[in-house]
Amino acid sequence: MDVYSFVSGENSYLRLIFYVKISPMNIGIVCYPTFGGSGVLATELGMALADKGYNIHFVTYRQPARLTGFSANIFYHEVRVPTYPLFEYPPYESALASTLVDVVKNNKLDLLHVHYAIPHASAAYMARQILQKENKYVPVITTLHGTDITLVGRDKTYAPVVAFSINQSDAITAVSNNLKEETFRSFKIEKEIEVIYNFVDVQRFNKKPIDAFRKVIAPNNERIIVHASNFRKIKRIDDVIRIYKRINEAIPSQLLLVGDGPERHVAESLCREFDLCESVRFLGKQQNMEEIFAITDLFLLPSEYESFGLSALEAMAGRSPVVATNVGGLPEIITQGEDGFMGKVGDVDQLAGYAIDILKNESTFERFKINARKKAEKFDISRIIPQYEKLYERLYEGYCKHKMKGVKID
Ligand code: GMT
Repeated sequence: MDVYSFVSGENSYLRLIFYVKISPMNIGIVCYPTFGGSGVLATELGMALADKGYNIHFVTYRQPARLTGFSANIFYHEVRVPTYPLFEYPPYESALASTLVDVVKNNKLDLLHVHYAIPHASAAYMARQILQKENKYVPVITTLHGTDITLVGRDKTYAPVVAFSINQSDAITAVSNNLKEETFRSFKIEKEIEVIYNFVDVQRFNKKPIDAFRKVIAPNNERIIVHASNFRKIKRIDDVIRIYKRINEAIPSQLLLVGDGPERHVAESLCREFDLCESVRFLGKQQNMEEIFAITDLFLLPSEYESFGLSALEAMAGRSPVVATNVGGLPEIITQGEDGFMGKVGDVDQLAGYAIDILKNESTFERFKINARKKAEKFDISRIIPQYEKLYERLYEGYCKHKMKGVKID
């Protein structure tokens, strides 16, 4: 191990107290490389840790969408899943576990941090078991993000593996109190779950609106309404269009839809049905959300469930009030009537009414904007990253104790 060296003492207890850090930790991050919230969060976390000097090894099947630019401390390991005529379903989980074994050994990883339980927690468990047989121990942290518990994870097809692999993790984190509670409700969890909220880099989302961009989108000074998601059923894209229709009838506005996914066609056909095609733009997947949120007047998130709602937090950092449903972890970020409003799932009249209340009066609108930004500051990256670092250190300490008990590790 080259992360910590030990100042020798009389006994192992003393030695433990006097360990000193001499080089940065090597951390493996496993995530989905897509634009989805868990992948975005894992990538932003890795990049922030790399800026702090940690060596970060991303292990996934494609370059993560938000992983742009060059950093001397960031490494990327692609999981290859060879096909074979016998495989109707190529075994990604086995390929990932094998890649993890290889990456841990060859890069002396100190811990694995996996995001989204399925299949990352079970692949990491398998890798850890294989490495242990070779007298190497690598602690595993599993961060639960939402649908890995509340939707897919609960499905009987996956539930036993999800519960087992979560329990086998050395540490478990959830992105909101609500998700923590949902996890305890859904599975027999035998360990503590630590809540570490999603975060946002408020400096990055502090952009001045680009006037030319705003003029192109809203030439007659209309309000700009935005929704961003992966267009899955859970996001209730049809409600987005219905809410927008009502807002637009009261206050002239434009709708920007960011992202893409299986329900896009629903949005398109509703736009045609309501004759809204001229004022609704499908922007597709976007990298620079800070530029879009700089011209956003209101963010809509009428989801069936959101464990946290990272997109809402990013919008708030760009000074946009949020109208959302009162579900999951959203009440942990939105304060009713101050920085946004939450209403009932599917109640498009209520949700549109809230949006109109915010937008119709300039001073109310300004107040909501200021409050949204203030709220986002509470979730700034500088406040959340240290919580992960503390967890890493705690696990690493445990790992050192383990090492001292005579288990041969490296
Ligand atoms: O929202 C999605 O469908 C994407 C999903 C994911 O796992 O990529 O996002 C989940 O994780 C985000 C980051 O922790 C949370 O902010 C989202 O609220 C959560 N989505 C749901 O719970 C539906």
